[in-house]
Amino acid sequence: MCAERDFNQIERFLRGRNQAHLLSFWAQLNAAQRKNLLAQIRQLDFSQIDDWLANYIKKAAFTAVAADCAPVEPYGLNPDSLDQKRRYEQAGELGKELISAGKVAAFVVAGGQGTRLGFDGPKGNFPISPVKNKTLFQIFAETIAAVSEKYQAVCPWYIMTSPFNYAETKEIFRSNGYYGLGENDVFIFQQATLPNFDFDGKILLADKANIACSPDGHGGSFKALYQSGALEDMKKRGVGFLSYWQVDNPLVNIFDPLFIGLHALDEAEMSSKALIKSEPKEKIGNFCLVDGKVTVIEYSDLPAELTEKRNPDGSLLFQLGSIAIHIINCAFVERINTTGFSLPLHRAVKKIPHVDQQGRLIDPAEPNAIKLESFVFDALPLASKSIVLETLRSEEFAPIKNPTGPDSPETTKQMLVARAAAWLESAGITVPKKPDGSVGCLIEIAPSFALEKNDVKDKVNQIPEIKPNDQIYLA
Ligand code: UD2
Repeated sequence: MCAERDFNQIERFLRGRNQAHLLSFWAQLNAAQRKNLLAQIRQLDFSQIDDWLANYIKKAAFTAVAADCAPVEPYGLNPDSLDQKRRYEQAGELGKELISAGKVAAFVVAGGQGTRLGFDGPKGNFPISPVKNKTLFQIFAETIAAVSEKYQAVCPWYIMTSPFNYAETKEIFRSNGYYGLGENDVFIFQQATLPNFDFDGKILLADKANIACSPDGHGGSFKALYQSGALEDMKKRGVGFLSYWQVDNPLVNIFDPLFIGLHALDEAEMSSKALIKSEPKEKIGNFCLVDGKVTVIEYSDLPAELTEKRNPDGSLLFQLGSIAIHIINCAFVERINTTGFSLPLHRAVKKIPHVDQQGRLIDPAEPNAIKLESFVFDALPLASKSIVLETLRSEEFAPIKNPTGPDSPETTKQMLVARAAAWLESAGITVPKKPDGSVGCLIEIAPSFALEKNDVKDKVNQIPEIKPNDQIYLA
C-alpha cells in the first residue's frame, strides 16, 4: 500500500523529469524489487542531474585550457644545489620519522572495472610477480608488512573498492588471511556510483529492477573516505598522511620517506610524483601550472600544440607525466568534504549493457551511453600547496592496463625483473644478460628482502651466483 503511494508520487516526479521509463516494468516486479528500485531512484541527486544533462550528457563538456598554462618545476631526481641536498636529507629523515610514528597510511584505489585488461574479478587479484606469481594485492600487502617491520610501526591500509567488486575483494582478503596483515589494519570500503545515461539524457536500466550505474571515478575517493568512516579511523590512529596509488602498478614505492618528507616540510596538502613522458602523447596526465596552481590535464584534454611544444633543447615543454601517486593530507580530505567543494565531472562514452523499453537485454557492440566520473587529480588545484617530485619510470611505474602490448602483464613482469636486476647490480652482483642487453634470467625480490636499492647492499652474502635462465627468488 505504502509502496503504491510512493510509486504514484515518484512516477509523477519522474514524468516531470523525462525519466518515467525507470518504472516501465513496475507491474512485473515483486515487492522486494519494487522497494529496492524506489530506494535507488530516491538516491539519485536530481538537483545535480539537470546540470549534468546540460553540461555533460547532451554535449561533450569543453575543457578550456587556461592561457597561462605553464610547465611545473618539480623537485628533481637529485638535488640541484648544496642547499637542496640538505633539504633532501632533512626530508628523508622527516619522512622516516613520520612513518615510524604511524602518521602515514597506505591508500590504494581499486574500484575500477578493469575492462581493458579483461580480467575476471578485482584487478588486485591479478597474478604478476615474475617467479612466485604473487598477485598485486599480495605484493602491496608484503610491502606494507615489510615497512611496518622496518620502521616498527603499524601502517594501516585503506582500500577503495566499488559496489561491484567490494564483496569479492573482501573475500579475497579473508580467504588469504589478510596476507599476514592484521585484519583491523586493512580497511576495505566502497565508493559511490553515478547513473549511466543514453545520449538523450535518459537514465538507463541495467535490468527491469535496477538502474545502470558505474563507479563515480577515483575522485569519488574523497567522499568515500569521509562517508565510509575511513577518515574517522585515521583520526583515531593519529594518521595524518595518505600515500595514494592505483591498484595496477606493482612498482610503486608506497612509503617513500623522501616524498613524504618533502611534502611535509613544504606544508603541502596534496602532492604528486611525476616522470618524464616517453612520448608527447603518452596516455598519462600532464602536469601544468594553471593560475599558479599545480594541475593535471589528462592527455586527451591537452591541446596538440601544447602536447608537442618543445624547449630550445628539444625536450618537451610539458614533459612531466602523472603516474597517479600522491601524498594527501587527511585534513585536506576533511576540508574538501566539509566546505562544500566538489570535483568536476568528466564524461566518457562507453558500451553499457541495459534493458530497452521492451525489456530486452541489450549488450551493445558500439558505445551507446555516457558514464560520468571525477578524477582525484582535480583536487590538486584546491590544495593550498602542492609539490611535484620527479621519479624514474624504471623504479616506480609499470601499470597493467592491457592484455597484450604496452602496459600489459608481459611488460610489467619485464620491468619487475629489470628493476630487481638493477638493484642487484648496484650492490655489485653480476646478472646474466641477453645479447640485446635485457636480463637473461628471472629475478624476484620479495619486499621482505629489500624495499629499495640500498637494502640489497646489506644482504649481498645471501645472494647466490646467478646463471643464465635461472629463476631467483630472494625473500
Ligand atoms: C590513469 C590516469 C592517467 C595516468 C594513469 C597511470 C585518469 C583519468 N588518468 O589513467 O593520467 O596517471 O592512470 O596509470 O585517472 N578507479 C577506482 N574507481 C573508479 C575508477 C578508477 O578506484 O571509479 C581506480 C582503478 O581501480 C585504478 C585507477 O583508479 O586503480 C585508474 O583507473 P584507470 O585504469 O581507469 O586509469 P587510466 O589508465 O585511464
